[in-house]
Amino acid sequence: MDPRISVIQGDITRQTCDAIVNAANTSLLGGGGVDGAIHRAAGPDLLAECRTLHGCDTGKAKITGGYRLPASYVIHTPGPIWRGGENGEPDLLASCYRSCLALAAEKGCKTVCFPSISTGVYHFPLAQAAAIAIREIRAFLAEHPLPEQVTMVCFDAKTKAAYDKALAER
Ligand code: AR6
Repeated sequence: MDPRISVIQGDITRQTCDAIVNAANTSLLGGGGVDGAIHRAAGPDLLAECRTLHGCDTGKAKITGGYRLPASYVIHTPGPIWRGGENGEPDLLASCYRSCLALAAEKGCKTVCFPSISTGVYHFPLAQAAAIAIREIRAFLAEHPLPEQVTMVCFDAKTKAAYDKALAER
C-alpha cells in the first residue's frame, strides 16, 4: 500500500541511512531522550556544529552532519510541547514532518529515518501523533521523488503499534 514508508522497532542512532531526524528542543544544544542518544553516538563535533545554528523554532528544521553516526546527516526539529491540544500542537507537529522532509529532499537524501517526535518528554498523545506523522509523510511522498524511503524508527513496542495502526488506516 505504501511501499515507500516503513515502521520498525529500534534505535535510530544505529540506522544506516542518508539522514536521521532528531526530536530536539529549540536550543538545539542537546537534551535527554532521542536527542541525548543522538549526541552521544555522534560525538562532540555534532554539538559544536549545533552551536553555530543559533537554535530553531518549533515546527521548523535545521540540518547538520552526522559525524560518528552511520547516517550522513542529522535533521534537527523541535516538536511542540503538548499543552492540551488547543495551542496549535497538531499543526506544529505536521510542520515538523514537512520541514524535515523538505530539507532531506533538498540535500538529495534517498533514505530518511524519523523518531516519534513529541511523544516522549513533550507528551503529545501517541495515536494522534502517529496519525499526523503518517498523513504528512504520505502527502509529501505523493508530491516528491525524494526521499525514496522513509522509516519510522520506534523505540518501544507500544510506539511501533501506534505507527503500524496509523499506516494501516487510510
Ligand atoms: N531511537 C529511537 N527513538 C528513541 C530513542 C532512540 N535511541 N530514544 C528515545 N526514543 P523524546 P520529545 C523515543 O522524549 O517528546 C529531549 O530532551 C522515545 O521513546 O526523545 O520530542 C529534547 O532535547 C519517544 O518515543 O522527544 C527535548 O527537550 C520518542 O523517541 C525533548 O526531549 C520521542 O521522545 C523533546 O521531547
